[in-house]
Amino acid sequence: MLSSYVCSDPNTSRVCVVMVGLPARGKSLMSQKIVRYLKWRSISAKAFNIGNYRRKANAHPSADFFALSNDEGASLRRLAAQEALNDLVSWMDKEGGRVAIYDGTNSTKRRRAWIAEQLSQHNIHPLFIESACENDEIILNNIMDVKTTSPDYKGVDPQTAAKDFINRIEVYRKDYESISSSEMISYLKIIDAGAQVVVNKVKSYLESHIVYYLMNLHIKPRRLWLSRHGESEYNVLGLLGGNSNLSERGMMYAEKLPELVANAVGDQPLTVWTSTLKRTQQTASKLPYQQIQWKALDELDAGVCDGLTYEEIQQKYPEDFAARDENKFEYRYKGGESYRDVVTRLDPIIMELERQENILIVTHQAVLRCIYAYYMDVPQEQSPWMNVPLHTLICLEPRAYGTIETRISANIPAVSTFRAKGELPQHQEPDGQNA
Ligand SMILES: *[C@@H]1O[C@H](CO)[C@@H](O)[C@H](O)[C@H]1NC(C)=O
Ligand SMILES: CC(=O)N[C@H]1CO[C@H](CO)[C@@H](O)[C@@H]1O
Repeated sequence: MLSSYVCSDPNTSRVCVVMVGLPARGKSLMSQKIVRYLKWRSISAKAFNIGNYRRKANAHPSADFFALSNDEGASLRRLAAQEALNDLVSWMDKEGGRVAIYDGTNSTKRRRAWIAEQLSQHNIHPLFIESACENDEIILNNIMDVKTTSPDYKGVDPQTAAKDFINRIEVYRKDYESISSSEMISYLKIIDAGAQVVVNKVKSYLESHIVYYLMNLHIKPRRLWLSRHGESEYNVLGLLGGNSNLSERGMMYAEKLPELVANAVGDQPLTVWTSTLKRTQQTASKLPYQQIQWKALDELDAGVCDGLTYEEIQQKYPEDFAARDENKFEYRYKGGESYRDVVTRLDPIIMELERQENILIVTHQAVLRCIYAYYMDVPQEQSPWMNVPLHTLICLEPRAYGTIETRISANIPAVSTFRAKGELPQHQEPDGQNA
């Protein structure tokens, strides 16, 4: 497992990812994604944005503030860089942080040598990530994003903001030095959003995994559709796991799904992923798109509890029942899996999703919670308790600053399979009767 490996190797246990590149090269987006991904994989990660420190001293700087020749600007920026670094080190020392992201425009060789030197004094290994991009379309898109969302341009007219921002990039460009292999540092250079990548001196498992993750990212717009399978016969009986058929109402959902999807997706191409279990395949059986089955999308394995009701688990394995409520993310069913295990086996699914454009996943409650948690940045202690209703299509649209979610109900009744902490499931029949 990624996290236990990290703990076992003190030499590579603390990594600082240093972002390098001119403004509007997508550095902050990459930083956010690395943090979200690592936290999802149970590795403590945090981004330190130098711009946020600098803003404390000068909230609305003009472009020439950023010139090397501007003494006051330079010393304020050096101060901000130092302050951010101090906080980063103290976060690692005091809170056991494993991966810090140092996000700023460290555009010169000298600055990089300074950072590497500072970090090595604290036994933190630097991994430099440079986003080099001369593709005008990509840059312009990023500029639009920045000028509409950056705190530097709050309340500034968009035309003025864009012009100032382009000037700022030009000022930075004068001093900018791209990373070269003569610098003897570990780095990944991503050219034109992944058209070419250069990897140099990346050795540890954790670092190469971060590099691998970044190499899978693309910036084309995409949407992800998620649905649980239709109500199954086991759902109706309140049984866990198994490989049962859909119930009658579940089949109604399968019949209605093509219309629901067509209305929401339009005529864009779509690929459907299911698990290897019958209930997801039956749910997807009427969809007129290419379908792929993944073993990794199978439901959390309940081990000895497979085929039991929650009441039976509480009677037969009372301690386990309580232990699971205590820490549902870590609890592993006897002979089965924990949520953490599911996240681990979903890693290749997330990598593939990052590579793809429009995908519909028909899967199971626990698996869907884990995928959802990755996109929506849901903390580990909450994700196993999320309520994801049956017969509902969820659309997730990742954007630069967060993911937009839409839920579309099929309006087909189903039992509720939701169980709150410390309780038995309501197991409410749609007509209000307790089953
Ligand atoms: C599930 O459905 C299939 C096909 O309709 C049927 O042959 C099979 O007997 C069903 N299984 C159960 C356990 O009801
Ligand atoms: C644009 C920028 O931040 N430049 C800085 C890069 O690092 C050198 C060396 O520390 C500084 O002098 C620059 O101000």
